[in-house]
Amino acid sequence: MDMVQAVLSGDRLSLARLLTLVENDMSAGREALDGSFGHTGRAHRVGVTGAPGCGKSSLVNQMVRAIRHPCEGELAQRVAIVCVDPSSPFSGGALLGDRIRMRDVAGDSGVFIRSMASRGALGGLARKTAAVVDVLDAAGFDCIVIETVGTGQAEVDIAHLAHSTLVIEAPGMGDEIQANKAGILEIADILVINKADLPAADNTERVLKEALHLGYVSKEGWIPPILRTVALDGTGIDELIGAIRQHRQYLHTSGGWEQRERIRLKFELDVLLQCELFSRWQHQVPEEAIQAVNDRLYNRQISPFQAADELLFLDGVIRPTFPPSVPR
Ligand SMILES: Nc1nc2c(ncn2[C@@H]2O[C@H](COP(=O)(O)OP(=O)(O)OP(=O)(O)O)[C@@H](O)[C@H]2O)c(=O)[nH]1
Ligand SMILES: [Mg+2]
Repeated sequence: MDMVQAVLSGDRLSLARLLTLVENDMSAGREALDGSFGHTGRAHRVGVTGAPGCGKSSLVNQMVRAIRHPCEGELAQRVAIVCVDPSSPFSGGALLGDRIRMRDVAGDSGVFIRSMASRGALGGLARKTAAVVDVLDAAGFDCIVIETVGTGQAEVDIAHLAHSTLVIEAPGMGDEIQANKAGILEIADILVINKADLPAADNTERVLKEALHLGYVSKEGWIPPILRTVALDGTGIDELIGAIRQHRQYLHTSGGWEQRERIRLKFELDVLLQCELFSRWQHQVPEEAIQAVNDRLYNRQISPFQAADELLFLDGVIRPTFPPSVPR
């Protein structure tokens, strides 16, 4: 049985191997991705983002536990967790810390945990995460949770990969600043105040409500609920799972699902094209030529626009897309 077949039939070892090939940009991984892409599009992709230490992993552990042990009459879904840490150089399998925090679900055959690390540019991480999630989707996981540390652009990029994005806040971590952080409220479909056992949670809720009421309305007309959780004991987790299901349902009835799928796939393609075009161009232009242009830029003989213009001409293929800054 080839690798794609093994992955589609649920073989975990083949899945882990394929993910490593995909992460390392091996051609076998690429081929397997090509061969399995037709099987993607079913999974509910849930993004979880928030500041370091706000309790994302603890919360995901509780969420997954609840999904795996649903109320009577509901089916237990298969869940994959992708932990994306832009600051960590380690990758493959699960990080030790996440293994510990997610120990409740780590031994469950319906759960698959994968950690991804930066290794290279941020664009590269978004591209690889997209590919890893696609493989997990093809492998038949009903729900794929993507956990990212909220450190800026990374979580906005990762939010593009999700249908539903949870933004996690914890009390007392500079509430005002967090709530105003550029982009964070715009990407939130559900706002979660974790560590609601701490007394400062009331203040966090007040700040978030104020920020939300300052004119935020989602594109599809969904108003993000603000939920309280305590990941330590599972308080509020059922309500959170309920809100995630509701958002999924909402996307299906409002047409938002198709819209997000289109945006997501276009984003995936754009990132890929950016990486691919840059790398092709780089391979065609001699290193010395790049160095020479950089020197002239450094000496203020040319502007950055002129430098880019010159460099784009050097490969003899790509034409500049912007007018040169000095008329020829
Ligand atoms: N009091 C309290 N502590 C919590 C709660 N949830 C998590 N913690 C603690 O907060 C710390 C960080 O939790 P993690 O789950 O590792 O947080 P994280 O956001 O995944 O952290 P990074 O991945 O490092 O960004 C741990 O010591 C948890 O035990 C909560 O609801 N209440
Ligand atoms: Mg974590």
